[in-house]
Amino acid sequence: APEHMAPGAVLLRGRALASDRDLLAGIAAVAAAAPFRHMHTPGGFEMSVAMTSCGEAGWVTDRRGYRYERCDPASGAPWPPMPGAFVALARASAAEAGFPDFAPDACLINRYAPGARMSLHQDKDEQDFSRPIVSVSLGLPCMFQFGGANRSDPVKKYELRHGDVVVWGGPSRLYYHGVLRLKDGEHPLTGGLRYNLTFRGAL
Ligand code: MD5
Ligand code: FE
Repeated sequence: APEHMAPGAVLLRGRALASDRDLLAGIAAVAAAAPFRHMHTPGGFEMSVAMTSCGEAGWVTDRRGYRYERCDPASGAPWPPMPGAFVALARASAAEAGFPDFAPDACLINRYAPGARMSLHQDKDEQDFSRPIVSVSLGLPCMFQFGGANRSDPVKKYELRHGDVVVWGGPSRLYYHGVLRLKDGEHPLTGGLRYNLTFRGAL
């Protein structure tokens, strides 16, 4: 049964388990064409999370700011297409959470090694916040923190595990959130890593 984490945020525990190997093969295919890289924030800090993207647009950050680009700045080529298993899971999960028409045009893939973290932020580089974000956790578990619409709102913690899917719609679409420093561990399918797929309607 879906769990409600916050207004509009639906946690589908284990929803990605049936396709986990296909999703990981998709990550490998995307990374073969658009390798994971540690980008820099506009303030000049290197991100501890390694990232790549697939779909019509990819999320990038550098000294010029945060934005979506149709081509990978590392190669100049369009981002690789979204693997079929990605699209199928994103669409089915969104529909189960009440978004039957979700058609993601961007998928950011985050790779966390032990020690990597993502500090509290909002996702607001997309054009239309009425579309949800679908996020899929694979590999090592993490402690996810999410607050509210204001940075000063109290923060709740949730463990996100291999196979969990969260659909962030409604008010939660713009809630502050982050990932605490990843702890060491070993997962049978990913070794010492956590991956997160985040499906967005960006353009
Ligand atoms: C992660 N990634 O686990 C998370 C999953 C990112 C990012 O935050 O920006 O790449 S997406 C979590 C998310 C999205 C939209 C709203 C909320 C959480 N929320 O209300 O908490 O690597
Ligand atoms: Fe985010």
